[in-house]
Amino acid sequence: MARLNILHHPDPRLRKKAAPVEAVDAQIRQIVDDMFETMYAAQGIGLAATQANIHQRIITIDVAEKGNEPLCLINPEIIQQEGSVEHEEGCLSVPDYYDKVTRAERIRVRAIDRDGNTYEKDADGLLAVCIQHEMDHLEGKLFVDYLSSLKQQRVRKKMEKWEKEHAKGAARKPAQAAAG
Ligand code: GNR
Ligand code: NI
Repeated sequence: MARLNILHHPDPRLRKKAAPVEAVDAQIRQIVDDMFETMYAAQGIGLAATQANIHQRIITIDVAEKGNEPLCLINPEIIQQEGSVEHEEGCLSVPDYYDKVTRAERIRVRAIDRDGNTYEKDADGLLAVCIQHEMDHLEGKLFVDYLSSLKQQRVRKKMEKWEKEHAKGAARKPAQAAAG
């Protein structure tokens, strides 16, 4: 098991379209396990492989409050959808920013699980929102793409500031302080 590094907006790698998984083998299961570990550690309710710079169509989700309902979706397809609903979203790749997005209210999704079995599942509420958010990642799309261009500009500024505050170079500062 390993924790994966999560890419942050506006990293161009978040814009890559993920390729279908051809066979659910040991390597894919390892990616799924690492994604769950990464998602739970980051306290996210979902993670798309794209966010970990793995450009294959793999999603992990757990929307249960106790975090005890892991859901793996490989090569997911929305086969039915109806209604529309506005929901506040956040994203591990867009830290500390939340805004409302309109999505389909109810969906039926077809996907492959960690054992390689195809299944179909009906979803509504937060689960339906999360599945759509993660499937967008596999297409290189982020929830902020649905916002006005003014808001998108503000998000980029916020991310620049966030990156500066969380820059890896900041870890070297205490050593300098100790020398003085
Ligand atoms: O942790 C997450 N919370 C969330 C809240 C509302 C709508 C979507 C999400 S997904 C997000 C994790 C993430 O970035 N997945 O790609
Ligand atoms: Ni996200």
